[in-house]
Amino acid sequence: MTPDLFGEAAPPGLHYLPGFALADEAALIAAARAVAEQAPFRVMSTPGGRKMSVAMTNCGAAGWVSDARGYRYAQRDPLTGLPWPAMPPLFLALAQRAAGMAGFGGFVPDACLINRYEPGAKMAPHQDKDEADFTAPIVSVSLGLPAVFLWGGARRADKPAKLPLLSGDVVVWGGETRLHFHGIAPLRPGSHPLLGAARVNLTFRRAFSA
Ligand code: MD3
Ligand code: FE
Repeated sequence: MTPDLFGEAAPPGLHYLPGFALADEAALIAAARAVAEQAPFRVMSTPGGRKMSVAMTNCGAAGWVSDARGYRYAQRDPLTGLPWPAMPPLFLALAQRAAGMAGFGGFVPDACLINRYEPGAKMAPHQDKDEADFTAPIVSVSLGLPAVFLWGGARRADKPAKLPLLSGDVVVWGGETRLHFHGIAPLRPGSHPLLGAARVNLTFRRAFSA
């Protein structure tokens, strides 16, 4: 377990690496921008027909999509009909380095979901369970404005803890916390020197079986 803001209550399977991506912040933002030039950020709809507030795009072999047909991973961008842009080498290297620090050597993510939050955007508590293999961890990289991460438990009713995530923070979730409920509170207004009034989160996952 990591010495971190979760203190001694830190649940097993959660590894907080504060500032781990800070040295690469500008390069990560530039690479995310390059992805978005090929596969633009778009606001998806839930299967129930509600518009999300977070804009999303993907890179890698698999991209997470949501529409009236459901949540799933797709090999092509439904907007362009093209394969998702390749995962930038810097993304892959960072995700693998972070996973290794957390004891998940050999992690080969095939999907990177890029979430863009503007002030007011949020993500309601949910589980990530559209992936083929839950033994692989998830690596999350926060960039831009700070967010309040809502860290729930194994059941939806478990009251979430509120934890700040700052630009450059990396979290690796694996093992028994892999299926915990989690969300993001409405983004507060502000301005980040590189991203302006936005937060971008990179989420690396193994979507298809290895
Ligand atoms: C804990 N994104 O895209 S990343 C998502 O900051 C998502 O954009 C949030 O939740 C964001 O699905 C949080 C951190 C995260 C991702 C997956 C998890 C935390 C997780 C899976 C299990 C437990
Ligand atoms: Fe999630």
